[in-house]
Amino acid sequence: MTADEMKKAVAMAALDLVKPMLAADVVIGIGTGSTANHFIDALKPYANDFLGAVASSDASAQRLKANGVDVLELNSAGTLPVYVDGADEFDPRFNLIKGGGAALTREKIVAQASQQFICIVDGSKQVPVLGNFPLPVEVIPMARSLVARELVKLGGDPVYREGVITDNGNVILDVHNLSITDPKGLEAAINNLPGVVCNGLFALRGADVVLMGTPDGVQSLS
Ligand code: ABF
Repeated sequence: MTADEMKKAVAMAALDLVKPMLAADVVIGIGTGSTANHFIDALKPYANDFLGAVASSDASAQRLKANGVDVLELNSAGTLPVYVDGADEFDPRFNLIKGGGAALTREKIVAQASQQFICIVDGSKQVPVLGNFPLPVEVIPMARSLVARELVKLGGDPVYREGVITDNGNVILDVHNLSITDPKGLEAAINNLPGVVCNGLFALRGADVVLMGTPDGVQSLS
């Protein structure tokens, strides 16, 4: 199985979990990235079986609409029963690093608004300790250098992601060389830096279920 086939397999496994939740008044949360895209495509035959979706990015919103799924604002949707999204890394406690696609802030908002977070990944995302994947931090542009200096004090090596502006008009610093043994503590510490909008650690609200694609099939971890 190629990595893409594994991503497609986990998207289909997520659909199996979500299908029983679909109803005329139900709105679901949907993330961003190539694995989430497979999930969006898999939803197409069911587009009329639920009210719609809240998307974590403009790109996902466009893809949902192209597949016939109505896209709603979170403010009018209330609490969502489920959020389906990928990740860049996950650890044994289902803490995540996300934001490789620069959509971390909206992803974190939609995850927080959801009763269940189903994370869909291929096996390459599984790690014992988070941090090999550089941790994305979304920053108000004027605070970029200030926040970078503070991230160095926290032990990381921040690198400005050149040419990227988030859907919220901000910039991204990718923090290299972190070994994240206290994900919740680091998430809170980075959140406390003035100028930080959001960071890609999803530990305070991690995943509830991880569906992991392997060459032998999909493993459901919970
Ligand atoms: C989103 O997409 C992000 O949080 C994460 O950066 C990325 C994972 O991408 P892919 O599914 O393409 O590996 O979930």
